[in-house]
Parts: sequence; C-alpha cells; structure tokens
Amino acid sequence: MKTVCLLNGPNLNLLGQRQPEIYGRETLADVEADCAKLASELGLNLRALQSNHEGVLVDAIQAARQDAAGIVINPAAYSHTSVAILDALNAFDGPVIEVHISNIHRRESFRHHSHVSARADAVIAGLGTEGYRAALRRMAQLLA
Ligand code: DHK
Repeated sequence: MKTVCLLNGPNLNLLGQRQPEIYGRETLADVEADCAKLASELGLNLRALQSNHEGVLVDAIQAARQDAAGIVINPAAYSHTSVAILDALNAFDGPVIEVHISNIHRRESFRHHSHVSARADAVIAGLGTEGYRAALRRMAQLLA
C-alpha cells in the first residue's frame, strides 16, 4: 500500500479554534481522522504530521523520500516565506499537492505568493477543510 504524507504547518494545530470564520470549525484531529478514513477507502496509507517549526517540516519531507509516494501539504504561513520547504519538496520525486483552506488570493497581498506552488503538481485554495479530501482524491489518481 502506498503511503501519502499529510503535512500541516504553523498554527494549524489550532484549527477549529483559530479564526473559524476563515478556517472553519473542523479541528485538525477531525481532518486527519477523515483523511485517514478516505485514504484507506482509496487504497492508500496516510501519515499525518503538523509542526509549528520549519525545520521539522523539512525533516518530514526528507523522510518522505524514503517511504512515501506523495505529499499533501498545507505549509500555512511558510508557504509565503520558506525557500527551505520548497528546496526539500524539489528533492522529493513523487506528486505534491498544496492545500490552503482559505482563498489566499482574496486575502492580504503578502499571502498571494506561495514558494511551494513552484513545485506543486496541484494547488487547492478556498475549499475550506474539504480541500484536504479533494487533494487526497487527486493524489489517488496521480498514484494509480
Ligand atoms: C493557513 C495559514 O495559516 C496562513 O498563514 C496562510 C493558510 C493561509 C490556509 O488558508 O490554509 O496564509
């Protein structure tokens, strides 16, 4: 069974509590549990990690080189700042799908650019937490 890494960046541990008018009321635990269930329906194994630390996310992306077929990542604020996460993703061979819960293009201008989009095979923004499930469905197609 192929493994997909679901990576979430800073402040997404507060999903459900933090600015629910933007990020919704579903918690990260809800999202990860739903994604694990959907992944098994799609014949995939899910490994989920959230970190508030850029280097931990870089380490997780490097570890994915060993045993993961694809990466679904919401880099959160690091989308807009992190060349290190882009470099790590560029060293990963499988498909990468970038998720933003909100429509970053309708928000402050500093959120409009994502470094990660230069590497992503697909970018999902503005679907709310449904974006993670959409990403997994697309990932299953890409890995079929
Ligand atoms: C999440 C964040 O935490 C922000 O820093 C990004 C992203 C947008 C999201 O929409 O999921 O700018």
